[in-house]
Amino acid sequence: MHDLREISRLFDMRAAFLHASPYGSGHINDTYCAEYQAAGIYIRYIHQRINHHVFPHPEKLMENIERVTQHSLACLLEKNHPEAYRRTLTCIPALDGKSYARDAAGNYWRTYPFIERTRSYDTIDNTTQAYQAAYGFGNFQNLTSSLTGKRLHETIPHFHNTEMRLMHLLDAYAADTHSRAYEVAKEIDFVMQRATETTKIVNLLNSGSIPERITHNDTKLNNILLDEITAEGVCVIDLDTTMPGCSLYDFGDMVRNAVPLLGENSSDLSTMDVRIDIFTALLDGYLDGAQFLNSTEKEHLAFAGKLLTLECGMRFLTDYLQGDRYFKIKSPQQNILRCRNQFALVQALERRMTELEDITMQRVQMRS
Ligand code: ADP
Ligand code: GN1
Ligand code: MG
Repeated sequence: MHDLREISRLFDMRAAFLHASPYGSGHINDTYCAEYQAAGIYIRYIHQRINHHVFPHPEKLMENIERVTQHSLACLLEKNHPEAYRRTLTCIPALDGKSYARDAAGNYWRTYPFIERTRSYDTIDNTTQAYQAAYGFGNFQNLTSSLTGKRLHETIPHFHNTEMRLMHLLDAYAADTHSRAYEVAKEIDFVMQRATETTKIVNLLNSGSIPERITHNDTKLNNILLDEITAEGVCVIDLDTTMPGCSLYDFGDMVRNAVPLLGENSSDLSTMDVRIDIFTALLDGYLDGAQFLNSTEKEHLAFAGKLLTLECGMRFLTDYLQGDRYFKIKSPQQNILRCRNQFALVQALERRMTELEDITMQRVQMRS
């Protein structure tokens, strides 16, 4: 636990700090919700310590976030949106005017207004939430598509290059720095049986069949805030990986996170399955929100779900082999259990792939 009162003094808060506590269930940053008082009113803010092991250049990352959030706000204000300030994150400036501040230990911090009357979900319950989340992420890509100026920084280069992720996994397996390789032969075999698939989207990007776009790259459900009453997608958050990418990564990661019958931390995997109704709602939301997709992108939507699930499983496995340096864990086995969970979902998606592809074509045709 950091001293949040001290951290609050680094920012131009214009309100009295009352208290703060850890918040949310993200795997990367340290997030706190803090309550303040100003003119007799209670106001909440998010203070967040950026994980600078995962993101080695926080200044560049914050430059991306400033550009994207300022652009979103300008678009919303131009349309006279009545809730413009609730529909995008805004950075509260530090005392020197920058969008981040450094504490005495060298940590990087940022502050956002808490987006009130919203909820984020680790797992979703119904198709309305799925549709709204996918529409929100699709619409976010619409907004970023009109961002002008230089290319955004790649905050983690090759983040979703699945081919490269496979090489990193095999390097970690060979190095076996934590003597865990003997436990994971089955999982390595599982990945190797699917090795050729890891090059598919990378090749489509390299050949120009799929364009580079500004994408979010971490479209977990808990990275979009839904209105607590209407379930409308209000605000896309966790913008650390918003950078040049591929629309299929965003849709694929949504599928990975939203369709499984069992959550990412479940280890009793015998009943793992795909929720077809949730997949269909995601597809509808995404196709309605991101109306710019070309035919090759549309053809690979279902496959992307499987690929991103395989990739995420490979990343958990790599982290397990390397001694849990990347993802936050609560128990020593958590990363290998998360990996097995993802691979069970890959198998479920494979069983259902023909059905998922048929639904995709049907929903695409309905809109043409
Ligand atoms: P991580 O990179 O660790 O996932 P996030 O930026 O996603 O960090 O924040 C973690 C959680 O904190 C989110 O899932 C969400 O529940 C909550 N959160 C973050 N920013 C806000 C905000 N501005 N308003 C309300 N809740 C927020
Ligand atoms: C991390 O930060 P969070 O919890 O939203 C990770 C994603 C993974 C996800 C798996 C920057 O997301 O790529 O898919 O965990 N974010 C980063 O749950 O690596
Ligand atoms: Mg997050």
